[in-house]
Amino acid sequence: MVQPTQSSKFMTLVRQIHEGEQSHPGATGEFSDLLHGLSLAAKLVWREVTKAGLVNILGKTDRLNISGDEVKKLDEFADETIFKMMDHVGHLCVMASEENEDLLHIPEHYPQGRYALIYDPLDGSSNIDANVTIGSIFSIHRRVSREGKGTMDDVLQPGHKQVAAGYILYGSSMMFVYCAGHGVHGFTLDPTVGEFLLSHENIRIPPRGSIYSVNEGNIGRWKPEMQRYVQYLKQEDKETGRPYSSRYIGSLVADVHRTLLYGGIYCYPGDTRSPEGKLRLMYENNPLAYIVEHAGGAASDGRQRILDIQPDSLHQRSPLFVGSVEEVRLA
Ligand code: FDP
Repeated sequence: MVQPTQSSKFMTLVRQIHEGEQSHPGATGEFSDLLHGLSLAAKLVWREVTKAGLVNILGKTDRLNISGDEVKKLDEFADETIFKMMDHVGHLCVMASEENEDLLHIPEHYPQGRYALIYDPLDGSSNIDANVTIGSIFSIHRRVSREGKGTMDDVLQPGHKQVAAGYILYGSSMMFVYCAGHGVHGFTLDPTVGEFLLSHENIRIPPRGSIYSVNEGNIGRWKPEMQRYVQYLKQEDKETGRPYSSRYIGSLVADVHRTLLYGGIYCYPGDTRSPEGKLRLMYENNPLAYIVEHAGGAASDGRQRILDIQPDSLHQRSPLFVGSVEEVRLA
């Protein structure tokens, strides 16, 4: 028999966002709508991802995206799905997607809202054919322009101004991890009922870790100090817990998710070929830095906090060192 005092374990994503909003006087429910829209888009993407081996969707299209990467059909599907799911909600004034060179404006027949959405529709897409975990990443800013169509200023804001950020993992299960300023929460999709259920409440990253994650194939192009750092992590030393273990999936969202849960560090440094590294500040580094910082970790470009970088272009890159506080400090 159900006891009236028994706490409910069935905390769905929508319920948690809703309850969070209710605890803030004056909340308008816009956030619930935005996150709900994103979670719905993610379910549609997940449906295609799980079908990827079955239907002829794995072929590459014959063009490159704005960052020069090969675009696969699933990237396009995810890109369009997120846009179409979010364009009419009425709370956004503009969007920006990693797959598109310019801002994505809200069609004129829909109302313009108070927020700007920045997203990477399918991160780690070079792993699709190998059935490796991939993901979508999002970042939400409050608009700074007063009214009408959103502008570049609404999007080009430093990461510390994000009002929410998160990612969706398409892996052995599907997860929705987000933070709207009050803790980082992870929800796992129960496919039998189609609902995201709270599985990881208030995630905290361990202050130290013993895993490092970096594409070591690039070592010859790194600066000597970066080479020395990784050599140091590999040396034997009982007191400091070295050598660290090496783990690199090559799918940023999956590598950062593991780092968030187990601790350690993920690095994508600059090198002689790409001085600012490979990762994009607005679509990847800012939202992931926001999540990790809110879970008690840190994120730096090697010179300054990621969230303090003032962006000057939509697709700019930055080096990334993200993870446990102590590990990022050491790096
Ligand atoms: P992908 O090109 O497969 O989309 O920034 C994109 C990204 O993957 C990240 O998800 C991933 O961590 C990184 O590139 C991998 O880059 P390297 O192959 O240079 O290691």
